[in-house]
Amino acid sequence: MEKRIITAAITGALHTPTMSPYLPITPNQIIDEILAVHAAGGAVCHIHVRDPETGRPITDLDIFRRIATTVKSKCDIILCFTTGGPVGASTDERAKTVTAFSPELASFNAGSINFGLFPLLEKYKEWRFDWEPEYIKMTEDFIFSNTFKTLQEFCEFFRNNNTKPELEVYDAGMINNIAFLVQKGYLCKPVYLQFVMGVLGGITPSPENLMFLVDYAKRMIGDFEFSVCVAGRAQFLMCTMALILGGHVRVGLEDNLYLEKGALAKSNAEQVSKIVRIAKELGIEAASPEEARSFLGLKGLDEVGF
Ligand code: KMH
Ligand code: ZN
Repeated sequence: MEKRIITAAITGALHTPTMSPYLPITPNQIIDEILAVHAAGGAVCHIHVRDPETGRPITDLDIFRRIATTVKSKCDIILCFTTGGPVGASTDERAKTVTAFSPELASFNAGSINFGLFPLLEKYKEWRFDWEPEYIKMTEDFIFSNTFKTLQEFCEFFRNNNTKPELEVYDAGMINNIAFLVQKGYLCKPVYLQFVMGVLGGITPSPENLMFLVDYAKRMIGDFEFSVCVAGRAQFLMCTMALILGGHVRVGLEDNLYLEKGALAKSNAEQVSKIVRIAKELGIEAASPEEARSFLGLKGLDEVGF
C-alpha cells in the first residue's frame, strides 16, 4: 500500500468557541486531541494555542512548551508549530515558535493575502465571548502580511533552527515567491508545499484549481512534496483529490468544523479516521511519524528544543 502523511490542524486561530463546542481550547484539550489524532493514524499535528479562559488565539510560549513536552513524552508524532499566529500578530511574535522551540516542522506562509473571516459574522447571532465578533470583524480590514523582507528573515531563522518550512500556498503567486526564494538560495529543494484552498482572499477549492497548482509548482519549482488543506466544506472532497494526485492531506478543526454536511466533527480524530477510511479504499495507508520524517527529511525529535 502507498503511504501518505495525514496532518491534523488541531485548533487554529480562525474559528472561535461559539462556532463549535468541540473546538479544543485548553492545553489539556489540545494535548488530548493530539494523542487521539496519533492513535487514529495522524503523523503530524499543526498547533496553535489559545487563552484557556476565553479561547482567544494567543502566542503563549509557556502553553506551547507544556503541550509540546507533554506530547513528546507520550508519542512520536511530529508537531508543526504555527508561525501564522493569531490574526493580527506581528512577524516578531509569529517567529517565536521557531526561535524558542527549534521544531522539526513549522508553517511558513509564502506570501501576503487578505484573510477574510468576516462573512462568518452572519452565521451567529449570540456570542459566548465579547472578543469573538470583534476578532472576526477585524478581518474585513486585515492583510496577512508576509513581505519579501519577512520571507527572507523567516528563511534565515528556519535554517538557523534546522526547522523544515511547511510552505503554505494560498494562491498561485506564492508558488512564484517560493521559486524566487529557491533561486536566491534562501530555500532548499525538495520543498514541502501545503496548498491551502478556500480561504477568502486565496484560491477557491476545485479539482481544476488543485491540478493547476500542482502543475504550476512543477513548472516553477520542480522538486517538491505537497499536501492539501481546505477551509470549509470542500475539505474531504479536495483531500480525496489530493490523494489521487499523489499528495498528502491535512484535516482538522482549524480548517473545517464539520465531519459532514450539518454535522459538527466531535474531534480532530474523527476527521482523521474519515480520511484514513477514504485513503484505505484507494489503496493508500497513513504514514507513521517516522515514515513522514523520512519523506520530508526532518531532523528527528532528538534535535528539537523542547
Ligand atoms: N493565523 C492565520 C492568519 C499558519 O498557521 O501558519 C493563518 C494561519 C496559518 O493559521
Ligand atoms: Zn495554522
